[in-house]
Order: sequence, then structure tokens, then C-alpha cells
Amino acid sequence: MALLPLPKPSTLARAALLLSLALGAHTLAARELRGWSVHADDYPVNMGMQRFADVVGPATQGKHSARVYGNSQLAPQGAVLEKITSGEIDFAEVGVVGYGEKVPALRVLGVPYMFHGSEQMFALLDGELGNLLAAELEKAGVILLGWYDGGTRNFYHRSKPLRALSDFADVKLRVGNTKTHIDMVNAMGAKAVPIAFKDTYKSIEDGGVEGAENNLPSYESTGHYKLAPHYSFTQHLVSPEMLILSKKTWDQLSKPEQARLLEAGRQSARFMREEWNRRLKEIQARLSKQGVKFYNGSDYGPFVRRMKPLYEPLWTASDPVSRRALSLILASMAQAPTR
Ligand code: BDP
Repeated sequence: MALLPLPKPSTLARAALLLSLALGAHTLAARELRGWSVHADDYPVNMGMQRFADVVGPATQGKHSARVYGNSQLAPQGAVLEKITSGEIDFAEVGVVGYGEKVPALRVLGVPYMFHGSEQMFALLDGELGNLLAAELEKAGVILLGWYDGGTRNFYHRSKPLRALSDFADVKLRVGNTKTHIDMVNAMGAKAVPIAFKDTYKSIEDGGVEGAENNLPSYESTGHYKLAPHYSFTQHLVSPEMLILSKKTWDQLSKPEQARLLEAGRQSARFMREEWNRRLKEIQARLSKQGVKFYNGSDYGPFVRRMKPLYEPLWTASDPVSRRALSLILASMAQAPTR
């Protein structure tokens, strides 16, 4: 028996199909978007994230809401990037080096002694460099909503200043679990011990490590200053951080919703940076009263020379984005005041 030809779908039916596909692309079922942070709720990062979360309702005409889960509640620090790519977590605030595997150009931002300070760093990130990296991040499955401030990081120790290279010899120091930070501390002659942020207090207390490195707001918020009251301004890292949204979530939002959330992310970053600077002004005086001893750092030269193994792969990187990132930073360094 001859088969009858299938009827051609009518123009109307085809239009209906296309429409349903187009709508399907942004039909995120109404729900709470969940945000991950390593910090407590009153920390500038979470305050910035909360600003973003508050806009999710109005930006989606009340369809979705958002909530910030602090203190690594949603996932351990080491698992967050995977969960954000898979869409299990919708948004998060993280440092840049963790993404180095997926976006090699981010490694350029994460190596020591790369920026003079936050001002120079944000002048770059709010311009071509930031856009370049945002495009790479999108390819890796996340949308950059805003560049947050991770501040200037310094070393601290239970019983002594860590100023010159000789002070670091064989000292056990906590670092985040990233190759860049492990290599950095080992290159200084110390012994890097990778530990999650929230487990560091206990490790200093138990003597597993003698100290760590972080910015002043984290040094205070974690209470590390109580156990390791010798804080030296080594300024080895000026660290950009980022508010990111899972592309899985993003792709299910409509174009106007995406535009509103992007703007909310940018605004949250501006707010976060102001809050950060406001807080920085008060911390040192407050901690001095608690008995913390502050020390100036020493000459950077010997430290920078030790970082050669970290820099070399960057100088020789062949991917064009890393090369462009490097040249933009070096050009701005030549203009920035020396520190
Ligand atoms: C904090 C940063 C956070 C890092 C943490 C750490 O805000 O992104 O993960 O330090 O050292 O200051 O693990």
C-alpha cells in the first residue's frame, strides 16, 4: 500500500511551534534563586549580594525571589564552581583564581604583585579587561554580574611578623586550595597548607598552621586576629572577586529580565566597594585596641623575584585573551604610582 505523504504543517502551526520554542528558552519555573557565599551575612560581600537578591523579585515581575546563603551553607568552598556551572546553585561570589582551569586569563589577575591597589584594578575591570573576561566566563558557563573587591591581602602569624623572606622559612601557612596560592607560599620558602576558609580558625588554634593570609575585613570577621595577632602588610595580592550567575539559570530568563539582573549586579558591586572602603577605614584602629600588632612590609623585590615560576607560564601563554589581559595590566602598571 502506498504511504500517504505527511501533511505539511500549516504556517500557523509552524508559527505556534516556533513561539513555544522561543518561550521555552526562558521559562524558568517560579522559584527562589539561591546564592552562595563563604562569608557571614554582615560582611560587605553578602551585603552586596543581598542588594542583588532584593532586585530579583521586581526584575522578574514578582515571579522569582532570591536568597543569599552565607558561611558556605549551600556547598563546601571546593565544590561551588561545579555546582554553579551545573545550575545547582544560581549565583555566587568567588575569587578569580579558582576559575583559572576553565578561563586561563583569570590566572593573570590572580598572581601576586599584579596590581598596585583596588583603584588600578577596578579601572581595568570596569573597562576592556573586564569585558574580555566576562566573555570568557560566559563560554565557561557563568555570567559575570559584577566585580567585587577582595582587597589587599597580607600575612599574619601567631607570634611574629612576616616581613622579610627569611621570616617565612618553613612556616606553616594556610592558603586557599588553589595552585596559584599554594605555589606562591611555597615559593616564599614557607609551607603552604590548603584549608577551607571556614576551617582555618580551628587549624590555627590546633597548631596545624601558624598563620594565614587575608584582607583586613576577613581577618577580623573570622576572628583569626585573636589567635594570630601579628599582621604584616606584605600586600602580596590585590584580589578581584566576582559575583556570578549560572548560565543555566540565565538562559531560562527573558531578555528584559537578563538586562535588569545585569544592571542589579553592577549596582551591587558599586555598593559593595563603597561598603568595603568604609569598613577598611575603621578596622585597623579597632583591632589595635584588641592587641593586634601591625607591621609594615619590606622591599618587594626579593619576593617578586621568587614568583618567577608563577609568572613564566603567563609570559609564554599562547591564548590571545591571556596575552591581551597581560598587556592591559602591564600598560596600566607602568602608569600607576609605585607602591
Ligand atoms: C576571603 C575572600 C574569599 C576567599 C577567602 C579565602 O573573600 O573569596 O575564598 O578569603 O581565603 O577574603 O578562602
